[in-house]
Amino acid sequence: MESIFELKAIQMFIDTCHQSWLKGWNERNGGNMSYRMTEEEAASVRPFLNEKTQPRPIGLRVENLANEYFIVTGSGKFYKNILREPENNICVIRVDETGENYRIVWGLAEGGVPTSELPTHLLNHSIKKERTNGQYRVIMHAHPANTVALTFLLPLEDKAFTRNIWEMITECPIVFPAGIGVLPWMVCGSSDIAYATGEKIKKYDAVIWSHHGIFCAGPDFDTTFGLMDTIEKSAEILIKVMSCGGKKQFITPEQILALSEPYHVDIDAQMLS
Ligand code: 2HA
Ligand code: ZN
Repeated sequence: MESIFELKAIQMFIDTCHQSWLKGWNERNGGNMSYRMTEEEAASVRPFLNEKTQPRPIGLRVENLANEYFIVTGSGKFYKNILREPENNICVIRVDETGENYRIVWGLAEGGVPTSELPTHLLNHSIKKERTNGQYRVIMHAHPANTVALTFLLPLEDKAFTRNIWEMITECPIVFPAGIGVLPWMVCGSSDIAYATGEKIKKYDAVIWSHHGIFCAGPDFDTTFGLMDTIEKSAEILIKVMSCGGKKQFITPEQILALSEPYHVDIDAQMLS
């Protein structure tokens, strides 16, 4: 390998950020993304890494992520610029052997630090790694407009969001059969929002931060981006329906639950009770 950009995961990371920008989900420095690298990926790029940089505290402890490498967006960096200048806008970090500190080992060439939401990303990676046997690797946070708009209109409850968003596109309950979590407004970048999101992410793959944005987790870039895209599309339909005077008919709970068997998913019936 002659350049770190030959690594598919780096290419996918950059491309996914750019797709998110094109969707309009990342105004200015809005949003952040992280990817937990495989051992093989980390080994293949080791010649390009500087492991001797200064350690910095994460702000919480993520023991099961000790010595893991992550690709992460930079704090205050604009998604608009990632495709053109990836080395100045994203970085690779390594969590140390205690799970309490990290080092920037590549990237942010003109200076900077990882996303302000790093504690939330790492805590939620830690939880998803444990719960999915290491399968989940991607976390995306962004500010899609229709999803945020709904947090001014619907009750800020998991059930209300799940049911309303499921109802807008038949595929929704198949794509996220566990539903969606909702948090009240909170200070972003804090360990409080990290822990609150962590509680919700135990059950869901998507958590809405009221009056702010959405936080999604998944096994790979396409699935995680696809989840955010599906939720935002549904939210857009709901906003259009509400703007046109509201629902005149809807998919019934029985119809939603009828999708479980043919699509081999476990749609949570409690969301519809
Ligand atoms: O990166 O989106 O939540 C800026 C943010 C913080
Ligand atoms: Zn945000």
